[in-house]
Amino acid sequence: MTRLDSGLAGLTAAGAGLAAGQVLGALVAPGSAPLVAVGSAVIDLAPPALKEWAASTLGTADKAVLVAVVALAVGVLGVLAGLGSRRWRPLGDLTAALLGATGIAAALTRPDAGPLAFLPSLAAALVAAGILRWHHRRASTLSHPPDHAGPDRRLVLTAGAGVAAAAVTATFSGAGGRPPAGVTLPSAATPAPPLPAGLEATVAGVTPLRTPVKDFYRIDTALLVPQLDPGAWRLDVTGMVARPFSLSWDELLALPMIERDITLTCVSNEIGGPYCGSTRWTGVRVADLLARAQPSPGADQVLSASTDGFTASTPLAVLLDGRDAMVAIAMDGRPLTPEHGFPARLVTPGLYGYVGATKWLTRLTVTTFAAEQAYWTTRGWAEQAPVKTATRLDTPTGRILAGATVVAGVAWATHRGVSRVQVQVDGGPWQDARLGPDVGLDYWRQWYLPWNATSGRHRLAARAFDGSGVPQPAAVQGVLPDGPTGYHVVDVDVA
Ligand SMILES: Nc1nc2c(c(=O)[nH]1)N[C@H]1C(S)=C(S)[C@@H](COP(=O)(O)O)O[C@H]1N2
Ligand SMILES: [Mo]
Repeated sequence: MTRLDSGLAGLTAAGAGLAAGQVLGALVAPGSAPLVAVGSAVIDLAPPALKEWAASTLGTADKAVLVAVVALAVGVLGVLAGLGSRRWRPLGDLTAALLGATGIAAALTRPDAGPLAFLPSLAAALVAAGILRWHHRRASTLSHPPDHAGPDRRLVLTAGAGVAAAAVTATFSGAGGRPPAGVTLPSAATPAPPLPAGLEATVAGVTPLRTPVKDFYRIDTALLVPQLDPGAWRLDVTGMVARPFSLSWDELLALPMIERDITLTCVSNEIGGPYCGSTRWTGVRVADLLARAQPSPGADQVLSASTDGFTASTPLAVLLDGRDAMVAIAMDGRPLTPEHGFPARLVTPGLYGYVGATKWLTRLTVTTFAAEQAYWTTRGWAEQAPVKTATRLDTPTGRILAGATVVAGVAWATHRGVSRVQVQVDGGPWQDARLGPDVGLDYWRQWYLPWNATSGRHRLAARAFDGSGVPQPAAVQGVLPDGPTGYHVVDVDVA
């Protein structure tokens, strides 16, 4: 057998092992499939700066890239084990054991790990080790094999790669963007007024006033979107409270619902970036739930927890200051999609998502900042994270033709409102843009300014003032722990 044969045998062993693990994972517990468990552990262990980099350069593809990198690493180790075990037979078993142990450790330490979480990686290691052993046994019985001995090498490899790819795809192609069928929602006790017509009807290229759910940004640490059964779901309200309680899905739906238009944004949104969306949310006011539980004196935080181990720490005072923080069950009039937290999530107007928007919510614990930290605050992000004033210049960008055009975009200063937006052309005077409809303090504001574009390159800048007239700062501040802020500056080439 050639070195090539042994390398390929190692690769096939790794691929088949992974495939076996992924398939078994899909059957037993999706979160414990080797690539899911190890990928999730990498997400949790990665330094925040690396996550920031991944989110900004790879965007929402970061998870696919992560899975591909882990799979590639396993493949490379497989090839090395295949080659090395020619000299030293135990290397195959040893590599499989080490990789298997890594997978098992990752699976068992997941917050939602079940009792069978060890199985997929164990199976993966046994399959991989078995294939490599079989290869070597065959190699020693056929010391001078004719070329046609055994199945064609390319065929085996192609089949192996195909099975592995299919298994991985099957694991990660979740339920898609639709809410689960058969969920009906009650109507809100206090409905929101109809949304006014947005500027998008008249200003081409401006962000629509309401973000369609399918276009709503998604940011989370979940490699696999949790698929929760509302029948088994519960929300526990506990901690430093006089009367802890727990609600089933039906009990939650029976409570009075509010409906509010709220802009949600991510602290990791770069200036001008896409991680901001606005929609109509339906849910139960957190203040109502807290009133029923009766927080004890001294409590200053509500720690919200998701099934996947994510937590957010929201200041208790913010939840009780009269704003419409809610346990949301619907976006844009329909049940939440799995990606956006079905069956229920937190939405806190005025705070970045990482401190007030826990998806797949199952627990609200009243506690103190001294006692409990949350997923991102243990990683260096600020405990107090009100949304900064931001503008996005949507249009024009790139190359345009000379003549009359419109500069337009959106601005947000969630829970403070936007009172004014200004545009600057080539460092000239700041000009007031016209504002689109006012949907309240918690919602973004569209804006536009007619512009007569002359040929050449032009630099456009946009800035906003919040509801109390405070201007958005010009400078880009450090990404950790506060998030970036600053004017959105865009260069356009006018022909
Ligand atoms: N369970 C869970 N909830 C989460 C997160 C997460 O990683 N896990 N990310 C938060 C962050 S950082 C943001 S910005 C919002 C984004 O919500 P969306 O994906 O529905 O837009 O969800 C928040 N809720
Ligand atoms: Mo975020």
